[in-house]
Amino acid sequence: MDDARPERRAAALELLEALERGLPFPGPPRVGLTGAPGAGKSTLLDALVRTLRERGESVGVVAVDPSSRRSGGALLGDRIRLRSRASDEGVFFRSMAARERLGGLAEATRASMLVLCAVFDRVFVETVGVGQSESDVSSLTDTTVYVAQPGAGDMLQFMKAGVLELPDVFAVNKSDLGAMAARTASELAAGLGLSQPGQTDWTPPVLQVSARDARGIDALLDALDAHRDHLEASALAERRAAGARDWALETLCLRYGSFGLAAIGGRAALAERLAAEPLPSAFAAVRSLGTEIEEALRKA
Ligand SMILES: Nc1nc2c(ncn2[C@@H]2O[C@H](COP(=O)(O)OP(=O)(O)O)[C@@H](O)[C@H]2O)c(=O)[nH]1
Ligand SMILES: [Mg+2]
Repeated sequence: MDDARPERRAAALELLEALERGLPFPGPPRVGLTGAPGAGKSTLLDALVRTLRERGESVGVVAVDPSSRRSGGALLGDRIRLRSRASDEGVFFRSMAARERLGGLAEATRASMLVLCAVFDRVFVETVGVGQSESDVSSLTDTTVYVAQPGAGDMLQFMKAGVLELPDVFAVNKSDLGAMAARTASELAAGLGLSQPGQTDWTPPVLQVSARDARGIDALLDALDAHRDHLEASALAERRAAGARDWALETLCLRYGSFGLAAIGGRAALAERLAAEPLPSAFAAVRSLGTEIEEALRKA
């Protein structure tokens, strides 16, 4: 996917389609970590990976950081972490800086995630922000964790207003900093109890963790497992399908713009078409609908 030559790209996309169709269901848990820059997502991932490795699980990680610069093949902030794991075959770390692949980020992220799902026991995707087209993680994963900082209760307003999708688990990080973390956690829990339009039978737990001191990591992993158990097979399949549709729609929108989408009836019509048929591969859908859009644009 990183190779820009058209024929290489087409071949890669075909492989990804085959992979997407062939992956066993349900496969490894797909977990997204999201939250503001600096909240401690990468540090928390590091702690999660260490604990999982101690338990004998292999882990794949895709980290997307739009703000980071690349240095020596890795994002600056991830260099040290990468070095410490260089000799462990049970962990694979892929980091991507958004600026380098405008428009193709969503594709590269999904591609990496699927490849890792074929190989590892558990897969994590780290991104900044939920419900923002380029870095949206909820369409890729089964379980979304929002990593919050002490004092940052702000995003709850957006979630209540429906701007951001409600995460499945909240982790208030940096609880080593003291009382502020506990206060943020109780504010969040209270806020969540107040109103949730479209409420399901899952109430997102609010956990206090310290990535720095590796505190609360087992409880967080328990919460991830609980959410995965909560999604029984049919709900998980439906969530994956909805994610694939959202992803395909967003990817087409990024690639062709609203002008391109209008050529085949507009975004809403496209969403309806995606929903009408089963979607064995989101990559296949993007390929065939993309061809259709290009033909319509040529005729126009
Ligand atoms: N005190 C404290 N600092 C932390 C903790 N977790 C991360 N940090 C620090 O917060 C900063 C941002 O961490 P990072 O993992 O890069 O955040 P990300 O941008 O969300 O991936 C770094 O300086 C970390 O050392 C924690 O649990 N406690
Ligand atoms: Mg990070």
